[in-house]
Amino acid sequence: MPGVIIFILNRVTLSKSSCGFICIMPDLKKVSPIEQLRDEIAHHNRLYYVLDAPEVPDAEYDRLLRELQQLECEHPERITLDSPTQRVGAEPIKAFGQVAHKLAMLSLDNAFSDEEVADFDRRVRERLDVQAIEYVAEPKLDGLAISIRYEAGVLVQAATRGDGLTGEDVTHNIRTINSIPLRLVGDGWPRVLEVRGEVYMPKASFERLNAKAREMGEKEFANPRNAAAGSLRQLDPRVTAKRSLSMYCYGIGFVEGMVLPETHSTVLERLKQWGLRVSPEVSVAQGLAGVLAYYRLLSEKRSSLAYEIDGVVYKVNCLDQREMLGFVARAPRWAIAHKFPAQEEMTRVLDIEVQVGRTGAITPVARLEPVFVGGVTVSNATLHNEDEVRRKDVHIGDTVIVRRAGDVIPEVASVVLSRRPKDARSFVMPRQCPVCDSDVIRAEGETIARCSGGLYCNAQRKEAIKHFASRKAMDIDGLGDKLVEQLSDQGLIHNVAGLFNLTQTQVAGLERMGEKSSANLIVALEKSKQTTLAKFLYALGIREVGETTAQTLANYFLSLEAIMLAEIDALQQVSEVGPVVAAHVQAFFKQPHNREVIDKLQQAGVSWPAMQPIKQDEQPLTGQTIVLTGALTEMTRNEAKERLLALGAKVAGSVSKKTSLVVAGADAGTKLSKAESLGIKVLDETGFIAFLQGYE
Ligand code: 5U1
Repeated sequence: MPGVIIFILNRVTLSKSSCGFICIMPDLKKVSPIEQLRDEIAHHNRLYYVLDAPEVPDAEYDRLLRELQQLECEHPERITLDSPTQRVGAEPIKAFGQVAHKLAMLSLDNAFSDEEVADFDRRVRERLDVQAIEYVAEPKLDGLAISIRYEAGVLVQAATRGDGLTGEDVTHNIRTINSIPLRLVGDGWPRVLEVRGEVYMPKASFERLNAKAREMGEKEFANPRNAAAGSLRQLDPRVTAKRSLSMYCYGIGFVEGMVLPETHSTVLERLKQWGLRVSPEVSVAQGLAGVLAYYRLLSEKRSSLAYEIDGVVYKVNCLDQREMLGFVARAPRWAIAHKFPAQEEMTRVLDIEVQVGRTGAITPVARLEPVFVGGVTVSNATLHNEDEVRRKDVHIGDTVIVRRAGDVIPEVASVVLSRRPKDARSFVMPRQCPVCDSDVIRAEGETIARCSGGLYCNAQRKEAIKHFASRKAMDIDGLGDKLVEQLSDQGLIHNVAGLFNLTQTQVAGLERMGEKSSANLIVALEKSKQTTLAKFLYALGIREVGETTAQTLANYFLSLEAIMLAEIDALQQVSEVGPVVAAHVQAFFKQPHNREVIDKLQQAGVSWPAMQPIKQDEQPLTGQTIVLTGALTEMTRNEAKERLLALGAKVAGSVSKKTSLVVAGADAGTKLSKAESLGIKVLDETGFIAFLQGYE
């Protein structure tokens, strides 16, 4: 409220009046518009960045900030250290200063197996002479350890860990991180408080940053940790301010003017009350069994978290017990990091070969010296395409860093150039398909080179058959990749129609196939003939026609004949079908070979129930507005969106009173809290999948 001065009656003091008499008068603490605005902005900042629960729209927040900037511009003498305007825009510094940590920043001992954790637990129990220990289990973020000093509740200094005793002064950059309060809230904080935690870059921000670097032809960061470190070690805070960093606090260092609580879990609770971010994954765990159960839980959750973690940390909860345990060198005896299997390892590229996919796409694949990474032995890693090989500068003979995150296909993250041998060879994209010898063509403007052999190419044929048989397509139970390879290599089938001419005797003669399994396959083939138009369309493997597009095409045209005859314009009438998809659909059905195979399939008995017209306003989710938020694990956000659109729903980007449903994946933030505050129905991923299944 500009122009209004609020007086708060604080306490009484003696003061000299203008007439020279000493008089008793109340100490009127003036809260000026500037201070009031600062408080208001800090409040909204906390709601947005710390609690993920904003109560005003972004536009209102921006308006308040501009108003404050204006006032401070008019009265520069009133700018304070903790003003929200001081987060961004400060001048670059010349060099990093040094900060001596008042209390050393410790590191952690590591455990790489359950046995090593059991040894740790035994050592702790024996030293304390107790039967069981209560621990606090926390995610171990893959970021940068930071210590932040608050004096009288105001952020005055922030430093990196450095060597544990002396770090670098990064106060100017830490100030730009919105989730770190410039002033503590609530009450009861000590005169001096050093908060310790990890500054990290969320996975999504990291992907965005690297995508931008690629666009600009700049060097990419190898992982979110390096990106966070690089962003924080900037002399110019304006660079850091653009980097979307965040922080979770995991403890305290030096404190003055406070009696510590009895447990670490209470310390973390206090930090939260003072406006600091603490991971919601933190949990109290009882004994060895409790911490190992936590480890399993977080291992499963890991890929759906919005940030990278490389393990979990177990800490003795009771602070007195910690005191008794003490330290060895720089690591406490009361804590240990239980690391996940390494997701990055070094190995050598033995060769670069190419693979031919279903659509003829030629993918270079690095054949590697086998290496154990992310819990499995990896001997191949995709190099995606020719440009990627050049960009990453991968040579045959190179030492490379291989990364395997979650269930994702292993990839070559980077090359260790210093270890490149003299005889390293560069990769050359073959001009002829290694399988069928047809020309390899890379169309102008495309990143993918393709074999031009089409279904003449044995590799493409095999992949097409595998796709046809897959679960979301014709769902032919028991027809796995190995079997398709054998059937194809032995000349028993030449295309998907051939599957339905197979006899049990033919199948029984194949490797690892007996009487029973061959009989089962024949039954499964027979069963698969009853399908739906959408599944059949998807099974054909037309380029760019995924499950959802197949469903929307089927809903719109209702019959295969209509789709086969449709012109480009008509195809584009279907929602989500653009000129590229339309052209692929038309080209597919124009091919005489494809029409022949479709004929044979229908003659073999492949059929589906006739479809009834669905009017736009009769689709199951017509009129519903659905918001997707957080990370989904079973499908991408785009797939989820496509499926909802195919059912007639509108998919919106923000939650409002008009929202019918919010689908909240892992780490959903503000949209979820807003939905809850508006009383809108929320489904987690499991609920959402069940919801979709209800419309299948
Ligand atoms: N979550 C968490 N990460 N982390 C890292 N807690 C934690 N504690 C640490 C470190 C280095 O050190 C304290 C045990 C001193």
